[in-house]
This record gives sequence, C-alpha cells and structure tokens, in this order.
Amino acid sequence: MSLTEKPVETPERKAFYEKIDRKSLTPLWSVLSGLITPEPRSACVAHGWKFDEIKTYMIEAGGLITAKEAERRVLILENPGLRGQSRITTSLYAGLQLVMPGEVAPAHRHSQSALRFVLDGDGAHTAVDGERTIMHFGDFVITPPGAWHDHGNHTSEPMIWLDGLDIPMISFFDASFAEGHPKDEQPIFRKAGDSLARYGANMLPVDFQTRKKSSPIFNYPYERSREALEQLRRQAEWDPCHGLKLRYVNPVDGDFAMPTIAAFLQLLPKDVSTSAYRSTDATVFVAVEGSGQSTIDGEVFEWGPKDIFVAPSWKWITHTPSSDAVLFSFSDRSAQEKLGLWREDRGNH
Ligand code: 1HN
Repeated sequence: MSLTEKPVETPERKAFYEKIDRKSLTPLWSVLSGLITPEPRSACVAHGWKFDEIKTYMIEAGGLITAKEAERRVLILENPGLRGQSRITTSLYAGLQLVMPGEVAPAHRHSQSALRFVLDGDGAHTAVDGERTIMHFGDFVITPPGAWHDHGNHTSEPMIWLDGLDIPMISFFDASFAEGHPKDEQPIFRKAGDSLARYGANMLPVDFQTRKKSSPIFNYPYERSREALEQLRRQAEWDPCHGLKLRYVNPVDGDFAMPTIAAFLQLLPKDVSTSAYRSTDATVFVAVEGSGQSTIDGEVFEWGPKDIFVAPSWKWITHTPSSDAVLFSFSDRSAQEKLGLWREDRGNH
C-alpha cells in the first residue's frame, strides 16, 4: 500500500471492481494516489492576456449585444487548462466587463462575492446596497454576497473593468442563489461617499455592529492605496519576494475585504527581480503601472499596463520589472486561511 503507487490490476481484482461498480462502489486503493497528492497538482496553468487585444474584442462585443440583454457584457478569462469551466483558477472566476455610454447593467443579487478592478475609462458608477460610487482607474470595488448591485455609465467613453468572483467555490458547495431586481437600477438612499466616510477613515460608527463577513467599504480608491505604497517606498523596507505589498482589509475585523477572496496591491522597484516564491493560492495578477516580466513555473510572461496573468497553486514565481511597477492581485487565500490550508514557500527568503 502506498500513497503514490497504484496496486497492480490482476484479472481477479478487475472483475471484482467491475462487479462492485454496478453497485456504485469503488475501491479506494485504485484511486488513492490521485486523491491525496504529495503536493498540489492542478489542471490550472500559468497564462497571460494582453489588455489591448482583449479590448478590441470587447468593443466588438459592444456592437453585438447590449449590457441589458447580456445582463453583464463580459468576456470570461478562461484558464487554458480549464476550458469550458468559466474559471481562471480552480476556485475563481474572472472576466472583463464593458459598459458603454448610456448603458445600465441591471440590478441583481447573488450569493457569490465579486470584486471589480477598474482598467479603462473613467467615471462610470456601480451601485451597491443603496449607494452609488463613481469608479476611477485602479479602484478596487467589492460586491458582498446578497448585495443588490447594478452598473451604469453616464460618461461618453466605454468603461472596462476586471471582475473576480468566487463562482467555482460557491458551485463546489452547491450554495448558489440569485435573483433579479424588479427595477433595472436599484433605489438609491445613501449619498455617494457615505460608506467610505463611515468605515474608511480608520474609524467606525460608535455603535457599529454587524454579522456580515465582508467589508462595509465597497470602493477602495486607487489614489489612497497608491499613496500608501508611495509613502512606504521612503522607508524602503522591501520584501525580497513581494517588494512592498499591502492587502485590502475589512476595517471591522482586519481580515481580508471578503471572506472568500483576498486582494493585494504591490510596488516593485525598477530592475530588481523578486526572489522565487510559491504559495497554495493560485493568483490572478493585473499590471497596473509599469512593465516587466514574470516567470511562472519556468515560463516567461511579458506584461505592460492593464495586462493580466495567472499563477497556479504552488508554482514558483518571480517578477522582473523593467520600470517601477504596481501589481494588483487576487486569490482564494482568504478562504484557505480560514480553513487552515494556506501555505507558502519563500525559498528561504
Ligand atoms: C456579476 O453579477 C457581475 O455584477 C459580473 O458585474 C460578472 C459573472 C457571473 C455571475 C455574476 C456584475 C458576473 C456576475
């Protein structure tokens, strides 16, 4: 008996397997080596997408279908190792969404958590639970489970952002609920900026209590996050694997902004290669500023502003920026930590 080797299949064993197969039974010893692997083994592969190329297709999609008819006009970023499954990693979904001038992506709600990272255009809005926020480049916007949300674009430019959702995780648990709102746009009963003022000033309303597990802040403006990194640069305490890396938090408990998805923003200095790093959370990266290349599992991916690339679980990654660079990233680390599963390997750095 071994964790890595299958016992041989004798004719007697094979006949036995076939007999019990008809009764919905399977011998563990014939499948064990694939069930419990000594290290993560994933169909998810490293891959990169060039924003400019996808944008062309998105604009083309804009001429084919409206946001209203599509519900969400999105091109899904499918991991080449997971085609047909609407996954960018084993546990996460990602797509690029387009809202054209004058359009509305109608209000709905679901048990999946969503994040948006704004890439192109300026000034469209999203509404979450009765409050609107105007979206600018680099803003990190979240939609907690069960929150009504709709998007609109009152500008004269197309607006494109990256969506990240925990769809595969929710499917795994068979816990999906979704419903449409009777109106295309939900009623607005809070002034823009209300939640950022209440929860985003390192303070909380004095009697604030909640049982919700997601952050009450739903727009983390890029301006603020970027400024934090710029301030930290002066202290210059660079991490060999991450440069300067911050995580987006829920101000109520200091945990990640969402219970299932973790998100990060990091600054990497020009011409300094990071030390090799791997962790169990397959990660989606977006180059926000600057350009460079990342080597994932021995394969090199070149990136410039707005390009997207994905690193699978437990594959070595290094970044080599050719200019100062800012990377946004997200993964299922938030869920893995809660389950006691998350693990990293800093290659002794
Ligand atoms: C969704 O609600 C949005 O609200 C985007 O913008 C993408 C993909 C699958 C299911 C729901 C959004 C989505 C989604």
